[in-house]
Amino acid sequence: MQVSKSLKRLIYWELGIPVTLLIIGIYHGLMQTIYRAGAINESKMAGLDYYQGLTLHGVINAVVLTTFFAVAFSHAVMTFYLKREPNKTVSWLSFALMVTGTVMASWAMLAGKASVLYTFYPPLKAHPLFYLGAALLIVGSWLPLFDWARMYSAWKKENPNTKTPLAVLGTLINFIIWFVCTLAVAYEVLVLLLPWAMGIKATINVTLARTLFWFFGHALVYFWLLPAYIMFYTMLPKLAGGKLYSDLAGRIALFLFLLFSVPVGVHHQFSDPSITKGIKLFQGVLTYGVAIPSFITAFTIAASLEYAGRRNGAKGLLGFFAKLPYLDPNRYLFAYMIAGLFLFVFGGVTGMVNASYQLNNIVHNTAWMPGHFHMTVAGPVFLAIIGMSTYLYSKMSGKRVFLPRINVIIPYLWVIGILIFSAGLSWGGLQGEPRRTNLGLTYLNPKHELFTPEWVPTTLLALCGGIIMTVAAALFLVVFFGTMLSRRREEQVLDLPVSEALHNEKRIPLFDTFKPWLVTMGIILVVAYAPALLDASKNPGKGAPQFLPESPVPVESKAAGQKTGPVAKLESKP
Ligand code: HEM
Ligand SMILES: [Cu+2]
Repeated sequence: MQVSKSLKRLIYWELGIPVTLLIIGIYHGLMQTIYRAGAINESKMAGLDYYQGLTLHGVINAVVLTTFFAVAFSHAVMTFYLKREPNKTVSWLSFALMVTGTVMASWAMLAGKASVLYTFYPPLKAHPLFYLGAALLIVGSWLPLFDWARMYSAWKKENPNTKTPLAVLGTLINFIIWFVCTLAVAYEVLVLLLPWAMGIKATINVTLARTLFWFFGHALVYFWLLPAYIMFYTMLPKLAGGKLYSDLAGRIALFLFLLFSVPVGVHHQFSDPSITKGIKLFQGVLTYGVAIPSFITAFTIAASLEYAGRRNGAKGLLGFFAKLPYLDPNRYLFAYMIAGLFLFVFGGVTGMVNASYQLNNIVHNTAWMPGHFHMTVAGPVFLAIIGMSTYLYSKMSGKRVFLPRINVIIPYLWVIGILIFSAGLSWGGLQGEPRRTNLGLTYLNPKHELFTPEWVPTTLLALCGGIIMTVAAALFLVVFFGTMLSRRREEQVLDLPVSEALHNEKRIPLFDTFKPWLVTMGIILVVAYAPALLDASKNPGKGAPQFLPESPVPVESKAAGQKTGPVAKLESKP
């Protein structure tokens, strides 16, 4: 379909800005693997400190890129399926807020005044503009939801008995989850962190801040994931040459996300002493609830791919795997999605380990964690984002993809890189290698008393994977900006692949309405979170020991004359 110039421009900017920032995000990803492998024994390199870079890496890759993309992609989906455009004033205002917020936070990070990592846990303190910037980015991303709701209800009036298109349903659910979960982090930022960062309040309740953060933080991962899920359900079957096995299965999975994606955040706080174990166990069990929509999705997508493979002439039980368009430059989105799904198998399995109340003890705060989430957020999520960014841009601008044959192998190169990288981190994590640590200064510095040779092979493996990932990401940047710089050759259209449903079940009102699901969501939320928040406000804890960036050993134990050698090393290993 044709869309207005204004909408086109909006979407270009919303895709182009985070992809540009990705240059910094990826650069520091590579640097982290280099420091960690002990190849750099300094606290900073080329003007960027390790923790400053790690903050930029997490914030740009996991927050800025994902949020801008979700808004841009959702504008495209809503416009395409509902055949009407979003309100220009609202969309550009939302864009302006998001950009202003990003500029403020980026300034604070680049100036070295906000090296607090993307989770900004107190007592780490950032410049107030970092928190304000984050709040603006979030508020900016809220605005379009209200406008999309208006577009949806206008569509619904015209089509009362038509099933809501699956992609539209997914988009609305995604932004409802986002709206609800970000309320908590907005409260954390505005009521707890900002007054404290500005010196108005002297102290802060660390546990409460963490609890509010994770109310948001776990749902954040579904906000990352749902655009990719929308692509898996509504585009992948078509790209593979088949149909979506069941439309209803998709609907059920999406509504289950509405119920289960927020009230499980305490699984990130299994080690927080102020929260009692009953609530940890309860949210731990609920976490396994999220496995249900994930399995529904896995089986539905696998069945859709099997159908496509058989249509393409496959025989035998698993022959369909050989009949899919893995390397077709014209269907490159298939490559990005299938590669992401493959990584997600490992991301899911390692996630089950993290979610287990008991096993979590072994992997908590070790390198296992980044090993896990680079197979989720830097797996299916990242691949869907970069593939779709190229796709949307090239279709809407009428420009052909630059280097199409390279474009189609990027996702596979990324998979190889991540598998090696995550193998190194996971293996290291199981041996106690900590995350969020400049290992090059201490544990991986042969001259330091904390030197730990067991982590030499694990960090080297991660470094090898990191180099391959960097090459793949650089190729993506070449393809994306190369496309941008090439001449227009085709008609400019907003076009998305649309999968028909193989089983297009008749409309069931329960699965085409929001009210009962929203009410249930509210009830589960209160049951799961009221006790956790109460615990957190009652037990603020006794204050954290001081750490300095140069050492993983707390300052007090040094001051008290304790040994910082083998004893501290043993203590700091799980
Ligand atoms: C060349 C590609 C990449 C490399 C080499 C890389 C490397 C790393 C490493 C080594 C860490 C752990 C650092 C530490 O804990 O001390 C890390 C953390 C992280 N990475 Fe990446 N990464 C890459 C791409 C990505 C992408 C594409 C995303 C998301 C879309 C991402 C998201 C994150 C997040 C959220 C963290 C956690 C930051 C924190 O603990 O505060 N990374 N990365
Ligand atoms: Cu989580």
